[in-house]
Amino acid sequence: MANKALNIFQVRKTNWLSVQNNAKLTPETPKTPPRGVAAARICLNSQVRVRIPTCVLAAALWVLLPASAATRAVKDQTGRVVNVPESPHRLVSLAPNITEIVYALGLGDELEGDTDNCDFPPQAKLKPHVGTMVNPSLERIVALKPDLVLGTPEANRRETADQLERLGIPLYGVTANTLAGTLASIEDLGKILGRAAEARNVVAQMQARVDRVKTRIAGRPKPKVLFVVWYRPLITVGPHTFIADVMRTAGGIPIGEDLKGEWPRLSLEELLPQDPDLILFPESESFSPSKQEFQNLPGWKDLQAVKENRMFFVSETILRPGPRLVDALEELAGILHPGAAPRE
Ligand code: B12
Repeated sequence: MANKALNIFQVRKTNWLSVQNNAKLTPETPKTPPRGVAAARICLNSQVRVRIPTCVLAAALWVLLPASAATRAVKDQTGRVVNVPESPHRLVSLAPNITEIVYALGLGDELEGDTDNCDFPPQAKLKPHVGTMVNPSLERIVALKPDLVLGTPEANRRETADQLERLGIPLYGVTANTLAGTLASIEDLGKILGRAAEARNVVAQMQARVDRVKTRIAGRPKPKVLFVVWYRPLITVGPHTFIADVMRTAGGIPIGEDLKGEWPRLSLEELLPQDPDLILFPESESFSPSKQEFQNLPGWKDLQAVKENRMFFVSETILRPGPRLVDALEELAGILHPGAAPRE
């Protein structure tokens, strides 16, 4: 089987790819699959469908993937059953928060690849990228020969997890919808990655900072806060999200407590009567127009908080359920209760 190449025929796009023994993928001249070969269809991303002859698929994965180590079936944080290696060492992260957790656990050297969106710590930017978190390249993931891929509903599509599963590459799902859940998810990932003690340490430090914020803001009046995940259309946070929980822990009342879903849309007509005391925007290139733009936008300019310039940009750490979520908590507490909770 050694040195045999696997041909992956792309049906919708004209080029096709060959995966060599060294797992490098190179576009080649268009060809058609050999006649009479049974083929499995695999969806690489939403646009591209490929046909892989089933007889060579298993063989190719045997060549491409690292020698199979002992695995155990575990439930991931999203409830999927995943065959995880006893001791994973070749990791690929599909989300910025996960990349940050991997580094915080001291596993930066075992991270074979991450996404274009993974920019912290700075070393993460130097890792091979597998594409964007929403639409990663399956070819690039396979080429990195991961023994475990780490993904999350807070960034990735379920389809990506399913595609990898069909290729026999385990994806362990990480998720959290509260601040405490974020700490628990870090601890759980520590166990999966053989870094339980490091994870406990990270979590203990985070918890101590959470407790300090809670003490400082205790008994203070709680402002009503709108968090703008996306402004056109307006997308805010549902009550069962880690962001809403950080806002509550920082001493605020999130607008949208009665909304359904995690990232609900809100019309400006619905928002106006709710009259938020403060409006928060994440400081992220793609998310944030300037404050001045809001002051001129129809609907927005009628909000009292916009008229009185009670709008604040908060660090993108608020968008990432990872070790820096407590940075966001401290920052928010400082904005909501100036003087009571200075940033550490
Ligand atoms: C809401 C939202 C978020 C939410 C996450 C929700 C989500 N899953 O999308 C929050 C606020 C956490 C977020 C964070 C970030 N986001 Co965002 N976000 C959006 C936004 C505004 C809407 C996306 C949406 O509608 N999601 C709803 C649906 C698709 O997601 P969902 O309900 O959660 O359902 C999916 C999951 O549940 C998943 N799923 C279900 N079960 C399971 C199980 C497993 C194991 C897995 C893997 C998945 C999975 O499958 C479902 C469908 O695919 C888009 C912009 C836009 N207008 O589209 C940007 C967008 C997706 N975000 C973006 C970015 C860059 C980020 C950040 C990197 C920003 C930053 N600077 O930190 C962070 C990364 C967070 C992290 N994990 O580290 C970019 C992505 C760019 C790209 N090409 O990849 C977008 C497109 C904005 C933009 N134009 O730049 N984001």
